[in-house]
Amino acid sequence: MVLHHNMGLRFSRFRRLRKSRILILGPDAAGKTTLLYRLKTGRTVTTIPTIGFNVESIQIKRTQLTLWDVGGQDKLRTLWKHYFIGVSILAFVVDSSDRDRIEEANEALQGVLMDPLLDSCAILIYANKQDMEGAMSTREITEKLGLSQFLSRPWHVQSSCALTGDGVYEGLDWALNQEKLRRKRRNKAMSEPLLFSNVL
Ligand SMILES: Nc1nc2c(ncn2[C@@H]2O[C@H](COP(=O)(O)OP(=O)(O)OP(=O)(O)O)[C@@H](O)[C@H]2O)c(=O)[nH]1
Ligand SMILES: [Mg+2]
Repeated sequence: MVLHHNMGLRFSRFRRLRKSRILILGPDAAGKTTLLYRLKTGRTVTTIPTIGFNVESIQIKRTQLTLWDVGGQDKLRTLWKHYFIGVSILAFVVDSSDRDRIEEANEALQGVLMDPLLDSCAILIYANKQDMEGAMSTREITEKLGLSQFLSRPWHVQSSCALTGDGVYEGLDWALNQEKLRRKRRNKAMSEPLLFSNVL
């Protein structure tokens, strides 16, 4: 009886999932919804412009991810802030082939990153549509989005093609690793009370 009970406890502990909330933003037509359903279904879906949002859940290893994909049209961007609470990963998608709109993407990103609610999240940029001729490289995107100014927060530019799935999981892997590092740092800080109080 007792043995049985213990085993059940251990099993439920083993199965407990971490939770992580990912917000997918970026200008309209960058490929956010295509990317979301590529992650959810492993397939290419036909999308229509998002008015409002899509939300899907996926499990990667022991993490339950909730992904929110919000419409990126100019007039919808004022709604983005309503999705900021509890976000640990910001996935910002840009169309790497659209040189005319990269500055617009930059302004949208800077606006989002000014919000303190996103202060502690990892910033994952998808340099999407890499399959298009003349697509900007990750290096060029890094420059155009002025990412080097973010010295104290983790960011990463991932080249991707949401149509084929290239790079899509690699980006998420980076972000999940960042969360793991953060957990480790937090645990370490908590197990070193002396050092911690010195800092304070
Ligand atoms: N060539 C190419 N086309 C892509 C890629 N990703 C998305 N698309 C296409 O880009 C168009 C817009 O994709 P969506 O996923 O609807 O864009 P969105 O960012 O969700 O746009 P909004 O909902 O308006 O904010 C669609 O025709 C997609 O098929 C890609 O990596 N390469
Ligand atoms: Mg969409």
